[in-house]
Amino acid sequence: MNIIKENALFIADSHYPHHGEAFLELLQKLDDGSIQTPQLFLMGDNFDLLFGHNDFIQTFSQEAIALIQKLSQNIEIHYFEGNHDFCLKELFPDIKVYSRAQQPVYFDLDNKKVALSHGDKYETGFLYDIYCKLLRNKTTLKILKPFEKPIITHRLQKLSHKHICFTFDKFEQRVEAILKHYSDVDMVIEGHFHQARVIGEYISLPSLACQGKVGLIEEGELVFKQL
Ligand SMILES: [Mn+2]
Repeated sequence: MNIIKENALFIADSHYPHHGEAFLELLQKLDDGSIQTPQLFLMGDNFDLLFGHNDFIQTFSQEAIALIQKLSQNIEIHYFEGNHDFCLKELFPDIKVYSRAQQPVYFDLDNKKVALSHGDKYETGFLYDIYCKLLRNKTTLKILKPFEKPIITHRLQKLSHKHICFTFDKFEQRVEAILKHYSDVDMVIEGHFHQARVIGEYISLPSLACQGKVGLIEEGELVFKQL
């Protein structure tokens, strides 16, 4: 099984570039060595809007994309695609990229079996499922290509004004429903909800955009940290 290493770093839901520069700054620190990690987990939605098969959309986040590509030459990186960033395999050839369909992925953390995913896999509804499959389809993205500039510009405009930080109502119930999909794991780690909470064996990662924190493995345990 894959092993989660000591000092591994988990970055989730930065929603770059619309919701702060923290993601870019963190990548720069990893690049200049002021922050060091042997293993980087990008847990999805670190980009507010990014997908493959499309050059136009990459122009908005070029610096961060280039840094991740560079870092992937020296650091083991795992990229869990989110609902805002997907079809990224061709963009990051030296990164382990997991599509929504491939998630959850199982890792070993200090002899515990951990399921990792962005967090939009279960309990999201039938229509969301169809929408996800359509939107992540190469043909769909190709068909939309002639309209890409107005569609993407409009989408980015809307996303930049979206409020993304709030406390999830009845989150415990949501977690309980998600955990029903798992029977043989010791821990589930997800982003997506921006809650920065630990509920039993479920860890909702902090959003770098909302709490300004990341997950860090210290002595075999995941802790939330501001870097
Ligand atoms: Mn998400």
